[in-house]
Amino acid sequence: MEDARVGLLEPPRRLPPKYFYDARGSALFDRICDTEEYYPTRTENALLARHAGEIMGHIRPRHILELGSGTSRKTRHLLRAREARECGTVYWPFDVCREVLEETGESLVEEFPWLEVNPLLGDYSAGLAHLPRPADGCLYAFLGGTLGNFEEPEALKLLSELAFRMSPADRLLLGVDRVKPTSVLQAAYDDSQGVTAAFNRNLLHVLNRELEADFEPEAFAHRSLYNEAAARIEMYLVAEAPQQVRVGRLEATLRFDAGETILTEISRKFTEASVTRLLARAGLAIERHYAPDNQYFSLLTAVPQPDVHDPVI
Ligand code: SAH
Ligand code: AVI
Repeated sequence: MEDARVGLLEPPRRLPPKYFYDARGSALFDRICDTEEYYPTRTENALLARHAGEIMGHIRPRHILELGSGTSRKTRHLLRAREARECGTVYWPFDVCREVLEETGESLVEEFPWLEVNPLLGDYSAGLAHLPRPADGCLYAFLGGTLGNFEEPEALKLLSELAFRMSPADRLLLGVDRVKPTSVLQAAYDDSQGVTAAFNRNLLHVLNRELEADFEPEAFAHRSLYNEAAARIEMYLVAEAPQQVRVGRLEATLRFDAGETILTEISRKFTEASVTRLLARAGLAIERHYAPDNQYFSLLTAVPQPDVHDPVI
């Protein structure tokens, strides 16, 4: 709640994206993935469908630990590749949304009766120290471009922590979204059916419940724009008229002028050079790089580099 206090009380207001993901937010994200305009999911899905066999054959992990696993839709390609090899595997989905973890865990056990599923409920931005350390080779999966929801220093911190806990036999499987024409990016974050707008506004329903606030979600507009200089989508909620909002748990009343914003999400877009540099600073070297012909998305495997870490950390 401290992050909400710091983020909400003073303009420029900003919230961490984890507040999107209650049961409804997770369901809305799932619907975003099926919209015509949101290319990342189907692009990464196609890469996994095509390369999961090779990736799993090369790494042969006994464990798969996935950060921000959600419905584990795309992860099923990795699991099927394990199944084909008849190897026992333990899957550790790690997510902040209890409902999505529970439902997904149940459906995975039905679909893959041989799979051991150990759900981990928590917030990965609070650190990874409490995670179990699976032995025998672990594949850490961080898919969907979710790394892009972090500013550079936070992304670096998370990757460095991962690199630090990885053994030489472990690998990271990372999906990152790439820089591309602005029109494609803008459409992906402002789909014509308004699903992304509903996902964005759902944050205010979450705040109403969790923080005993009285936001009127319909009094805020969804806005997303591509900031070319920073190579990132910025998603905002914009007050449509002057308004006051009581936030009971913060014992505060927020005053919004018309047009005042809350930055609800950044979604950074990478080049091959920028993701290679970020991983290198974290002590990770890219082993394999899979991308479609249009270079819209990258799926990478990376290995920890002994004794490499950025001096700023
Ligand atoms: N990996 C899936 C889902 C991406 S959506 C895919 O590629 O489609 C982002 C997921 O991360 C959601 O399931 C959300 O609940 C989870 N998440 C967001 N912030 C989180 C945090 N701080 N800690 C743990 N999980 C988080
Ligand atoms: C989860 N994350 C990678 C998504 C993204 O594209 O940044 C969340 C999202 N926000 C709006 N649409 C999808």
